[in-house]
Amino acid sequence: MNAPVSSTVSNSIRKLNGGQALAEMLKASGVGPMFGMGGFQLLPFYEAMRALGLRHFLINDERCGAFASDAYARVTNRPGVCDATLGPGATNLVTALIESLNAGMPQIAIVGDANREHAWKNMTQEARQVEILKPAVKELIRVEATKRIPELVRRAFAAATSGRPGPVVLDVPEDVCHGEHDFKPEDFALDPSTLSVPARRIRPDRADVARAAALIARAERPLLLVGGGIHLSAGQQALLGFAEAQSIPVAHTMSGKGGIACTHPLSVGLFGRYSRIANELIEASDCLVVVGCKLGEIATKRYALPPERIPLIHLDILAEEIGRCRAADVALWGDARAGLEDLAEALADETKRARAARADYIAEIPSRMTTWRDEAAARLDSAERPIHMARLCTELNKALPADSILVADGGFAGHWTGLLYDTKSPGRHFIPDRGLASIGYGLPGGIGAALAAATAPVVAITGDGGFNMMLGELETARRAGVGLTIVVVNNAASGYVKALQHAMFRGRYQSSDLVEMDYAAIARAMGCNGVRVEDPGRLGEALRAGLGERTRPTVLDVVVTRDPGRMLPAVDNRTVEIKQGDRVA
Ligand SMILES: Cc1ncc(C[n+]2csc(CCOP(=O)(O)OP(=O)(O)O)c2C)c(N)n1
Ligand SMILES: [Mg+2]
Repeated sequence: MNAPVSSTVSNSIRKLNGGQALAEMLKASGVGPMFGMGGFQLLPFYEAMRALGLRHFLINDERCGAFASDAYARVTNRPGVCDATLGPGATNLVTALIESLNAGMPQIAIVGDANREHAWKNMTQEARQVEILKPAVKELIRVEATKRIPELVRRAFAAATSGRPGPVVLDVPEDVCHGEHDFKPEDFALDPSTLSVPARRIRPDRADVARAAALIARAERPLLLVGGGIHLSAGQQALLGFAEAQSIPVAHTMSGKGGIACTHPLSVGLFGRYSRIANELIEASDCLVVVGCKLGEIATKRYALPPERIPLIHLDILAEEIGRCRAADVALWGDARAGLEDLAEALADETKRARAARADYIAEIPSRMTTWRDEAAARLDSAERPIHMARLCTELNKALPADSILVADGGFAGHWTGLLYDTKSPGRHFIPDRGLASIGYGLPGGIGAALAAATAPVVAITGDGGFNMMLGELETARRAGVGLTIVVVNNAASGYVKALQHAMFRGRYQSSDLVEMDYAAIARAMGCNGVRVEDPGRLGEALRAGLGERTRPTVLDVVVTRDPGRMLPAVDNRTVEIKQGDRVA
């Protein structure tokens, strides 16, 4: 231990307060940048972070801190760490923690709580925060003794990274954080296997693997349906190897984008609510292999996919997700990478035969994609003003290099890029907040991703509504000196709501318009770079200018269609017949 020894009992024993013990543990874990907003309860932790030289960023809303640490976790596969103070700080975390919970993202939130000497006497800011936060996280750990901090931080890492990862709250009462204890050096031990995901890999049952392999071997048109679990298990290479060896195309959810590169000839793009050719291939398939995917509402087009008649193999780390929305013919309970490796091994002798038998099948993919692209060309290459969303996606595809990361917010920003953005190399190069699909993730998620990615350029795309929610974090981005490019999809509307009101209520709009704003001017007034783009021909140079900024944020205010009949991706919903109770998208 490097810190000064203050104990008189033994040279190796140090008297530390709870905040110091927390910071020591986090330092030992190799923690990355942290995000939060202080308060009295956690001040010893703040002082200890300062003394130990840990990186910590003040954010302007605790929700943003947890969004930023969630994005940090997505880029690094290590738990993000955020903090909040008693009461309002704690309650502000809820939305972002549920994002991590639903998406299976590891993070640790350190939350100050009331001094136990005075709790329940109307202390300022006091709330029943343990009860409020509990259902928002995988595990809530109430820390009742200063001396137990190292042990419970160890537990927090283990819970955050094991099995299906998730967020953990360490609820630390003021007196525990300020209280002192004589710690021994060995108290601060950590299990290295719990510091990143996947913490430990479990393999599916051998007999189940054999049954799955037999189903796949018989199939003429097998198809892989891949979700975000592929990234959590770092299984991209195993997926590519398996898909190529067996000639099986790969469709992905929004979170699973990048399981294999979207530009790979076996990639058939997004499936579910929005699709290029993937949904047609699902319909025509005779064996579906679902990997690390919950088959939730969006992936299944509200449970209309996949058809019951098609045999389905479901590989997932969480046993109870298998069969939840659609019965599985073979359940493979295990880590995605381990399961794919086992399937590849079980089918190794089949490789030659499978490739020959499926040659025509996989040759269809690039030609079907070309046909789709030709049909969509008018939108993808549109020169119209205001700018077409498809054209914005085309320009992102052209401007962003293979190692870049695109963070996509919950509104149309995520829907359109989920469908049309192409990652150029395997990995989590596309980060949408599909756990809870909150708007507002884009900017703080972009900050977290930019601080996590050492050199890769990071672009965040967000709606104007989502950006309005988070404007204060532009100050954080500027202070942090991140060269983040923020693309604001400026449609002067809560567009998704407006589009549905257009389709379902024949243009009777209520509370779905925003005031026309110049977000580039706002960005400049906040000391950032700001460019307003109204001409699609200027998108490329504007994006390149943003990518060229390494130490200050750039806001590209992109003026896109204001026609609510043309806002939904790939659908002109004026042509869609909507009945009361239907949901088009
Ligand atoms: C916190 C939150 N509130 C409401 C919603 C429902 N919602 C989904 S998209 C959307 C419109 C958001 O507007 P904007 O960010 O401008 O995106 P646009 O749809 O216009 O692209 C809303 C309100 C949500 N997802 N999250
Ligand atoms: Mg909008």
